[in-house]
Formats: sequence, structure tokens, C-alpha cells
Amino acid sequence: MGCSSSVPDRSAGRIGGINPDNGGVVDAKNLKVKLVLLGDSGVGKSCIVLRFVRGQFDPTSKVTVGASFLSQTIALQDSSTVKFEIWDTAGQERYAALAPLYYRGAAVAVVVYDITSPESFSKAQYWVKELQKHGSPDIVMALVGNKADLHERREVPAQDGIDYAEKNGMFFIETSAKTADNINQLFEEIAKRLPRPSPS
Ligand SMILES: Nc1nc2c(ncn2[C@@H]2O[C@H](COP(=O)(O)OP(=O)(O)OP(=O)(O)O)[C@@H](O)[C@H]2O)c(=O)[nH]1
Ligand SMILES: [Mg+2]
Repeated sequence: MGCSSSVPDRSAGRIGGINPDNGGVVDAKNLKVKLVLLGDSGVGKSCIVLRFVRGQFDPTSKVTVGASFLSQTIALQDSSTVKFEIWDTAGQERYAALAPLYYRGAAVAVVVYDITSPESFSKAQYWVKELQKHGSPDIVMALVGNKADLHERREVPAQDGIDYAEKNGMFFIETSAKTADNINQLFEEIAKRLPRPSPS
């Protein structure tokens, strides 16, 4: 299981060499932002990143160990660009203590659950509370119900995600890394919600 370990990418790597505290503004039209993905193991965080960055889905690779890093730049309709520097964290419990390393200073947090797993929805709520306590005060947060293709096995109603996101000032979307449904939209919506520097 997992999607990150099979990515042969120049910009991919593990901790070391890349500073998880970096990120910020390049200029008024071109933003560089640090984005962290959090959520239970197996919800599809690495697959979402792989789909967004490489347009691929790999059902056979391994769980994330520690964290992995990838980057991707998107162009918006007004010709501005956003470079996402993406920290894909490991959801296994043994790595939970590392998470602050990655969400500290992040401009964006994407909290993922699996629509077939109520446990993963509870875990997502744990991460939202953690970010509210210890994340940047102006962090943009997205709540993502992944594996939307498995609608016959759905156990978390979309309305629960919508309600929770609304109460917590988050953007909500359901995605499928497998079919690519709503993956680009997720990142485009985040880009639109980023605070823009005023032109000097
Ligand atoms: N059906 C379906 N399966 C998915 C989807 N996204 C991921 N998966 C599968 O779910 C499993 C876990 O995916 P990962 O991306 O490794 O999960 P993760 O959240 O990165 O897990 P950790 O690295 O342990 O935190 C893999 O077998 C994927 O193939 C999806 O949208 N639909
Ligand atoms: Mg992973």
C-alpha cells in the first residue's frame, strides 16, 4: 500500500537536505507555499500527491516512512502561479510525534480521511484540533474525504464532512486519487484561498 515510494522524482526526497521550515512568497504574482498533508495511515495522502504531481496512481507501493517531499507549480487563470512545496507525512502512529516538524510554518494543511472509514474521520478531527492549537494562526485548512470512488462502501456521509469543515472554517472536498476526481480542483481551490501579498 502507498504511493510515494515508487516516485522517481528529482524533487522527491526524504528528510535531510530539504528544510521543512522553508516556504513563503516569491513576489506578488508568484507564490511559494509550504503545504502539509496529515491523516490516518492508508487514507491515500501519498496517492493524492502522486496523482497531483505525476498524474499517476500506484496501488502497490509502500506506506510512507517519516515523510516525503515533492513540489508542484500550478498556473491560475489570472496568470499568477503557486508553487506548492508538499510535505506528505506518514500516518502510522509511530510517526505522530514528527508531525509538528512538518506542519510548523505551513501555510496550508490538507487533512485527509477515507470516506469508508469513520475511524479515519475521527483521526482527521484530531489533526484539525492539533493544527488549531499549534499551527500558524492564518493557516489555510482543507478537509478531504478521499476514496470517493468507493461510494458503495461509504461510511462517512458527505454532510458530516461539510458540517465539520464549516464549523472549523475549512474548505471541504471529496476526492479520488484512483480516478483523479477533484484532485486538481483541491489544489486550485487552495491556491485561490491563499492570502495575497499587497503589491509594493
Ligand atoms: N479506491 C481507492 N483507493 C485509494 C485511493 N487513494 C489511495 N488508495 C489506496 O489506499 C491505500 C493507501 O494509500 P496511501 O496513499 O499509501 O495512504 P497514506 O495516507 O499515504 O498512508 P501512510 O503513508 O501510511 O500515511 C493504497 O493501497 C492506495 O492504492 C482512492 O482514491 N481510491
Ligand atoms: Mg503515505
